Amino acid sequence: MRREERLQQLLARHEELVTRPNEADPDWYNGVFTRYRHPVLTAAHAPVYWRYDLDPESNPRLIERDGVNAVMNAGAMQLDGRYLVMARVEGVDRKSFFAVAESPNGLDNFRFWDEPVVMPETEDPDTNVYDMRLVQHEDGWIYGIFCTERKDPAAPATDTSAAVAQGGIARTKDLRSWERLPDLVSPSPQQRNVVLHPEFVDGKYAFYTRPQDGFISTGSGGGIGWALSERIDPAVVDAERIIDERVYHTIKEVKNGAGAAPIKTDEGWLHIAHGVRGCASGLRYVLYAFLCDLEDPARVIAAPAGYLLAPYKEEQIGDVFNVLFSNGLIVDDDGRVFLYYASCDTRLHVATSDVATLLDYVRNNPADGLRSAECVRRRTELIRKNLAYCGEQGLRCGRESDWRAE
Ligand code: M1P
Repeated sequence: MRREERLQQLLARHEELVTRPNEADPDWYNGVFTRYRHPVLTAAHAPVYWRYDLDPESNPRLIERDGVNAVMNAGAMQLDGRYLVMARVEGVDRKSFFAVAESPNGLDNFRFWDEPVVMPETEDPDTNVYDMRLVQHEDGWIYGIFCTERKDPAAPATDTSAAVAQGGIARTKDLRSWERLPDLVSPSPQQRNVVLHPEFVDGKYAFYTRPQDGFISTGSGGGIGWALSERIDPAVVDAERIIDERVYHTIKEVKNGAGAAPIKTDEGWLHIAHGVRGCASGLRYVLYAFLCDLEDPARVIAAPAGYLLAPYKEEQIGDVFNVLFSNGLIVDDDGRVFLYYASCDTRLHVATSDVATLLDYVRNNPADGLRSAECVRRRTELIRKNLAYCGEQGLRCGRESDWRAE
């Protein structure tokens, strides 16, 4: 194929991909949220002009010069009626950067803005930046809170992987030009999954933190922390209180972390976080929900057992298997919730629900019984109630007496 034809083909295929309609997945139902057939963003959604040098003089063979490996963990917000995600784009060189993609409906037709975000650096340059939470704070700024990663200066020369993660902070009014503030200072050696609470608490900036001793292993940290800072520039927290702990034999046994900033509802602050456990195939990341008190956002008041979303079908496969991660959600004026989540550090999906349904879920789905016997007791109670109901209604539900007699 001639170079010109190949270029036309690349552009046409990209256009076809980004304008592909997304529909609800007809195979999925659990009454809580809707899944969709296609991811909303993938590496292939990155514009052709981000990856290729289109000039025939400098790229006569039309070689991909600066490939994109993945588009994943995205912050999200509505701005002027548009659905925007702040995606983590990862080049083939493993470096992540931030880029805004916009959709008219939150479900499909996401297109990247022409250029990625130019994030200013602090005096200590970031090696890698990722997982931005977008928070519209009541102080009037839009904050981007993200992870900044640098090589560990204390590591021996033989250890080329040791790194230090901290909470990076920047602010903007339009998502295009950014002011970088100093990284969060906390008592913990490392931080990841830091999120800013959208309102002042006791006149202070409030942060959800995730203290950790090491880069991967959280050591003595690992839960979702809560910390207050007098100022945002610089943000300094003296103490972190764990408000949502790791718990043995649960979906958050190894570690957990806050997702997007919580949704303010009449019944409390609704969180969708991620929990991690270990298994034979490595770490398994799932999403779970919990509710905190409206007046005291550091007090958990409802927490259903287990996960809300876990890797499903092709979501299980990618660069880092068995991972769902979310750092972005949007709530419409009518209470519709768009949950943006990534699978396997590879691609970005959306699931939809609404505030009333999620509140029903967090309040009325059972809490973790923490023991098999307790889970059986709880489930038996449900079964007996249902069988009595089916008997009253004459509903054939597949119970033993329905099929044994046949
Ligand atoms: O690879 C899975 C996730 O690992 C990290 O999350 P956590 O700090 O909770 O372990 C993050 O690097 C995240 O970006 C990634 O998706």
